[in-house]
Amino acid sequence: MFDSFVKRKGSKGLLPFIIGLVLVLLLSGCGSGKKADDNGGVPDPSQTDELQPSSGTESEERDEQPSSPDTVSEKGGESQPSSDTESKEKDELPPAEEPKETATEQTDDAADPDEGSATDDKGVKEEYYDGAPDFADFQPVDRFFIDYAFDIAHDEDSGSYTIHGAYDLDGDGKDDEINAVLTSYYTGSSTVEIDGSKLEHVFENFTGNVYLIDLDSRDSYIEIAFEDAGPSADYALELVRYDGTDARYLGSISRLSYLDGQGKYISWFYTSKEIRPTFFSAWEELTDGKWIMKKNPVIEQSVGKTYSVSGQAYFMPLDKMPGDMAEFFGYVDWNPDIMRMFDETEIKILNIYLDDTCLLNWFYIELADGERGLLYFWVGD
Ligand SMILES: [Ca+2]
Ligand SMILES: [Ca+2]
Repeated sequence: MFDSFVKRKGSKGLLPFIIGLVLVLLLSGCGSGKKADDNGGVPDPSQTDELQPSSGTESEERDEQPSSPDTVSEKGGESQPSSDTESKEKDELPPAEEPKETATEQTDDAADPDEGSATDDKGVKEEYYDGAPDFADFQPVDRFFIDYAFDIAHDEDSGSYTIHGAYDLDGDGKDDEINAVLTSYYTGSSTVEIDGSKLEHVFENFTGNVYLIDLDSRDSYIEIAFEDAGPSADYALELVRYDGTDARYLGSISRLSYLDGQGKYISWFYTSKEIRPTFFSAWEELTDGKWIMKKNPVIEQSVGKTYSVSGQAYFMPLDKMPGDMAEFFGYVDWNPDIMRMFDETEIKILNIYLDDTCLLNWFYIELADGERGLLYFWVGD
């Protein structure tokens, strides 16, 4: 999943890039500079308290977040987000001049009445709206799994999985036959066949877990979600929809994500993680069978507000606010010694640094005692 949004910026002509950049700066909450992280920056879901890939739906609380991995000290030296920010564009949001009132909830208020869209050099359309969904309407993806168990056989020798099921996927009242043979570890393409319609798909590292999920309660479809660990434990759900005629690949979503049950999802990478109340930099919307990323146009409203942070996070004391993302990354250090344990600690967000991945992780904050510094979480794997 993360790959899909780190790959968006190619290296075509400079002019379209600049035009796109200006559009993005004008219209979106996210900046548009160099991508922050070539490594994917993907946490291993198995290290989190919530939303574990193989976990059920035991937790019923709505606002639970995946915790920061607590094994960072073992990993601090590897897979660090790159700080080779050759781009000198302004990547950051404008700093807040004055602290404002304590944040309550993400609001739907429009910060900018403009709407628009831009198409990047891969043809991925990003749209911008004058409002954003309310995070309170989202729940962890597991809550949208349907209570159904496929017959799954695993051949240890070949590594392949044979999956069988029957469920009404298109909502016509009749069960649809589902047969899949999945190979893992790049050993070849896999086949998913639904009522005779075949779909070929290459799984990178199928985990053996497959679910039925209702991505959008407003339509009659029930989708199939194959869990794939990806090349480096960046877990995703590979989605397949059967529309009554064809089995179609519906893209993938991060395993650590939140859905509203009406075709919208927010990746954990877009969320404020251990900063509460949760806010987010972007969401994706299932539109005509494609996930369209939408940047949160009101994220700058979080700047200048007071939040609480819990758990382990990197904190790099720094009196002077970094002027841009490149400067921010110049200070970033993954040495576990600079981690702090927070416990509903009050912080004021003075700036947020974003690029076109919309990875929400780079904060300049002030603590209650006036100490200022960079705050960021472990998002690697
Ligand atoms: Ca059917
Ligand atoms: Ca549905």
